[in-house]
Amino acid sequence: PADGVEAHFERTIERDQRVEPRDWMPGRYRTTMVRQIAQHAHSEIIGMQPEGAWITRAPSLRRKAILLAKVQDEAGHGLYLYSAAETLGADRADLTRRLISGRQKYSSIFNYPTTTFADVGVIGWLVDGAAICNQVPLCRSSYGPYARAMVRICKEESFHQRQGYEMLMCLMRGTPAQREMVQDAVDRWWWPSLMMFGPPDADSTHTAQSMAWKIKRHTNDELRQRFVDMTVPQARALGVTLPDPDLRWNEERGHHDFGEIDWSELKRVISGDGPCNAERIEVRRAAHEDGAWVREAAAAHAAKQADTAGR
Ligand code: FAQ
Repeated sequence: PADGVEAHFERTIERDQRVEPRDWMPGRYRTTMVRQIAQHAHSEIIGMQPEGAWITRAPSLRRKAILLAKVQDEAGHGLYLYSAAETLGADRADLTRRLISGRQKYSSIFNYPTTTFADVGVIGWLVDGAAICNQVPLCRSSYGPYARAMVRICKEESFHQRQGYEMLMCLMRGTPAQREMVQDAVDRWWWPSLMMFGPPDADSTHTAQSMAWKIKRHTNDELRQRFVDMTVPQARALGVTLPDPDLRWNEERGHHDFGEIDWSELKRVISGDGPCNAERIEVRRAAHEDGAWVREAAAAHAAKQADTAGR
């Protein structure tokens, strides 16, 4: 009976157990999970572009090998996440069509350009740092396949974060021009990194329901604060300045206060009008179209195998 499965779902959430693909779940839970997982998967795939642009220009073989491995990991994350979305009945080809046609989102952060090699280090430090901060709690997300995917993804992201930080330490030990290059990259990426956590809680459409379903374990503002608190001492150790005159320790709150985020910028970038939105989608569309023959060949091969097996 319908109320039996509903009660089972409620109990699963209440007891902090996992909802699995074959379990009954409310339609809105399924829609929310597909939305978040698809956006996350698209972010990983689009996120390959800003750093990928530096693979052929890396300053040494060692840096090239590291960057190549990192960008490949991001492809892998995208693939696990599309598979997790498929367990909810989503179709991967359809999700890709929705991304390319602008009907589904991906993270705002990947719409900013990478103008110097220091950007690769700063993406590792700040962008992967923010991603970890947001995703570690998602290892306890209520949807089983998503939570399990997060465990492996977080391990790889923390390695990415360290490689970024290590690169920046090298640059900071270098010439004055190299140190300036790092500071310039930090100045450009700091505020967009804070925007990755989403709109302020008061304007967040989904937080309340996603917290009730234990999809999200913390609000956008809580995670943003955690990220700021975590990053300030790292910036100090590195010897860079975070570009916020209002950033200071608040003894009473036991947290850092920080300046007002330009929410109109986040809105603009989310709605498609960031510095690189059009380019990112165009590159993804071209890759999808150029890869059509591979998908057709794979499907033809699978059909032939099935035919031979049937005979
Ligand atoms: N960009 O009600 P909320 C990575 C949208 S890390 C674009 O607060 P929610 C690793 C939101 O979708 C990046 N859109 O939404 C990497 C919603 O729109 P909708 C990916 C944003 O879901 C590193 C509307 O605004 N990580 O890829 C953004 O409760 C380096 C209202 O917002 C994840 O996706 C934004 N920043 O909270 C790869 C983590 N913020 O759908 C390569 C999983 C909000 O109604 C290189 N996702 N929106 O049309 C989440 O934790 C959540 O979905 C949030 C948003 C926290 C992002």
